[in-house]
Amino acid sequence: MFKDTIEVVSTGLSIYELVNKSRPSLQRLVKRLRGGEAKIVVFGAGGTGKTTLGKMLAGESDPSILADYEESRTTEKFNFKREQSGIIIIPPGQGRRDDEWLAAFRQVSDGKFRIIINVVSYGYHSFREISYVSDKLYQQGMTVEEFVEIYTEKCRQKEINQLKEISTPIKMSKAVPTLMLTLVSKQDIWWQDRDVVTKHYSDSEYNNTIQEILSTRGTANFSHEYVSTSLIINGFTSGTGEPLKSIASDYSQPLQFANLAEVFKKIDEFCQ
Ligand SMILES: Nc1nc2c(ncn2[C@@H]2O[C@H](COP(=O)(O)OP(=O)(O)O)[C@@H](O)[C@H]2O)c(=O)[nH]1
Ligand SMILES: [Mg+2]
Repeated sequence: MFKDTIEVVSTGLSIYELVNKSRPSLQRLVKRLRGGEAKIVVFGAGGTGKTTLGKMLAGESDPSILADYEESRTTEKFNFKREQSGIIIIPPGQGRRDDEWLAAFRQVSDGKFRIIINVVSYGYHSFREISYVSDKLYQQGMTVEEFVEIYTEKCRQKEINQLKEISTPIKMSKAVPTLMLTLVSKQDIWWQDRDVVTKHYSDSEYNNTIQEILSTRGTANFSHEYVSTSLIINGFTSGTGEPLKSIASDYSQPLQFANLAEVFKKIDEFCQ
């Protein structure tokens, strides 16, 4: 799922340089997406990193990639100047956005997408604008740690429920084969718990749902892999900037680069 030893000492490159220039596989990938040859649909709960990933895949070098979290209210299509976009980000289906959610499901079952990325972040879902004490899970007297425990637990359940929802159209998809990646983002926040995180996704309810898709579609028509990285290294903060969990002390930028490169390599392979 991830690299936890690195030979790379330091690349001396900024993340933008890495993303935009240094990896041939990413260049090829961006080109294919721009040319409309490859189409990728990105699912995932709000605040897991979908838009950030989309920007990186679109080869955007804009530092606003690090900007504060803004909830994406509509489906995002990355428009590469004039050219057709190959990356479509589907906002989670809730209330007013249900129409788009259903439209996306229809497109998936119609086989419009061969490549599906589901973004999860071990429950560290960023939240909008508000302080953690305004969250409905907060109860008076809770410590930050207690809140984060309850909040992330609830979000992990949300990730599983959402996977179950998207598994329905994926099971029906006419795209042969359908290639699915689960991207576990935000390594910088959960790195010290990486054994637990690995188990949580690869040996539990999450993976059972993946296995159900696999047994419905068959190995010739569906394949799934796990990848993981930090898209940015920032720790976990509330919508008003309160620190909720700091960057893992054993995480580092070389680790991020090594893992990010693996993620791009895998997506590029899927686009072949
Ligand atoms: N610490 C950390 N923050 C991240 C990571 N990836 C994304 N974020 C932040 O999480 C927030 C939500 O990301 P966004 O891409 O908007 O999520 P979306 O709602 O799924 O589109 C933003 O503030 C990002 O900067 C990561 O790997 N680590
Ligand atoms: Mg978004």
